Amino acid sequence: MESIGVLMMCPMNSYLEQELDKRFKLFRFWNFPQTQNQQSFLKENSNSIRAVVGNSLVGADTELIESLPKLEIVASFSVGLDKIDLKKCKQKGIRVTSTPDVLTEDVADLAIGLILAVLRRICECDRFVRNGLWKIGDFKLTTKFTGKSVGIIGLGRIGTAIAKRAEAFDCPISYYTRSEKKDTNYKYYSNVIDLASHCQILVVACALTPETHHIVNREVIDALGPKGVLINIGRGPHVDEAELVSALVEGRLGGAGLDVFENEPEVPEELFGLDNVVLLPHVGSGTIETRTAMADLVLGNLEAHFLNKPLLTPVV
Ligand code: 8YV
Repeated sequence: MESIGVLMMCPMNSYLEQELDKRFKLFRFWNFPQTQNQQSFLKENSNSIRAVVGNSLVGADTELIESLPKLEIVASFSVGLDKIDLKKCKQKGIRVTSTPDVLTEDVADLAIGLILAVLRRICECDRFVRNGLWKIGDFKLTTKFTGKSVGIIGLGRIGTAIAKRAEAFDCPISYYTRSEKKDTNYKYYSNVIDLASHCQILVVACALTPETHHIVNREVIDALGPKGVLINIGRGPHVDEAELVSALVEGRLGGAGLDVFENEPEVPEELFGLDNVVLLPHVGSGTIETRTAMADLVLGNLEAHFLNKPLLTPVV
């Protein structure tokens, strides 16, 4: 397989990079940061590239797919597929794989971590101790998590894992999905505004599609209200970030725990001064164990494809 060209779009995992380098002819796209360099690189090598490895930041858009005539497979180091032109892949018979299941627990764990961090002000408490303020007085009282009502947008693998964890905190669970799920007793709302007005903590856990872009807009934020908390472990563009920022600044929303942003790695600076907000650098799946399992899935899918075996986690 050493002669098969694999294009890795950006640095994502050093173990994956090493293994790809060992097994295939690896091209690192980030070595060509300028559009002009990228174009000449593609012109020179497009005929030898048969696979693309992308992630949540850089995938395979229409332009890239069009410029790689020998492309057979896009193996994404992510469960989210919003950076891949799936329609184009289908049209051209290009296979697509993702990394589901292996990251579900980590992302759900982090969602609960964010809820606790926001309600119990864990990060603010830490800053309080480090800044020597404990000697001056006690930390203010915070908000209890156990028993709070949790609304979840998207009840797929990750949403369900979050619900299961929140159930252990005695939280009543409700959810929004396009159509009601038959196999659950959680309360269903057929629109997000209703969900937001009936829960205290709203968690975004759905896939990013044109339909779910800005699914959390001003109306949803206002329905959640000044005591409500928004948790986003999905994708930044699920939330109208400008609306979120103004709601938080104006005190129209109680707090937010955010692992994802509209323009990563850019984070609105207005949020930096707010103690009711916890900001994470998109680390939902970011444990050694999970990222290794994700890398093994990418490698396994590529090997299966080039050995004409069934893909491990096919999407298309
Ligand atoms: C990763 C993700 O952040 O799976 C996803 O959709 O967003 C993440 O697991 C990412 O692809 C890391 O490179």
